[in-house]
Amino acid sequence: MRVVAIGLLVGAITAAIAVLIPWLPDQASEEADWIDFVFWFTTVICILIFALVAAVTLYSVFKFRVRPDDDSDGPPIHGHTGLEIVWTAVPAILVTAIAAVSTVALAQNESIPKDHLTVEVTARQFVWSFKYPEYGGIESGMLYLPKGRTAELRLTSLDVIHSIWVPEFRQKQDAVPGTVTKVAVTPTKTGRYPLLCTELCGLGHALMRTKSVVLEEAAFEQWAREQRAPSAAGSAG
Ligand SMILES: [Cu+2]
Repeated sequence: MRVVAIGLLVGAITAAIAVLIPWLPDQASEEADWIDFVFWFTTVICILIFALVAAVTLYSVFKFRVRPDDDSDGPPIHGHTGLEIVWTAVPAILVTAIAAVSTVALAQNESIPKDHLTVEVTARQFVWSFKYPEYGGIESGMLYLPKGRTAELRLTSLDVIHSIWVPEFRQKQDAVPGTVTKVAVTPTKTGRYPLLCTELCGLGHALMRTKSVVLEEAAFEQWAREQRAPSAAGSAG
């Protein structure tokens, strides 16, 4: 019992240190909160279980090791019903809890408000392109988004499977040829963030990067107007 308590204590201290150090990239979307919560929820469980198992293992290795002069057989122990029930029930509860938390996080992050901005994302080897149907179909090589408004990214691919990821937004979604996948992002901070392909898609995969630029709503509208202006004037842009 004391070993278990020591294991859990070490685990709790380690978990606290892990949670307090800012390892993850900045959070720049509303969806990031839930994703980070699921991440830490799972990680803390892993740390506690690892510390517990390591404590019991180390204790057993030292306490029950064979003495140099001991040639006898060990005692004929076969199983321990109580212990087996515990180590079946506890993981079952933990896995169920992780599934429940993940389900809530997914449901929250997949609910898209009516007044969202639609961005059609097309991936191909090895370029991203972003189209804004509500703004006259303007296209951009960078993902411009207004702060505070949910954007629904509708993804497709022209060749192989790609996957869009902006670490600061946390959200990640595959772009699959022949179908349209969706993912929501609600930026909370203006700035420029790296946007990358996170599905190995060929020789140029590592170069399949661009930026996501989050602007204040007014600045975004102005950017969209500027993009439309050249084509309205008839220039090739
Ligand atoms: Cu790719």
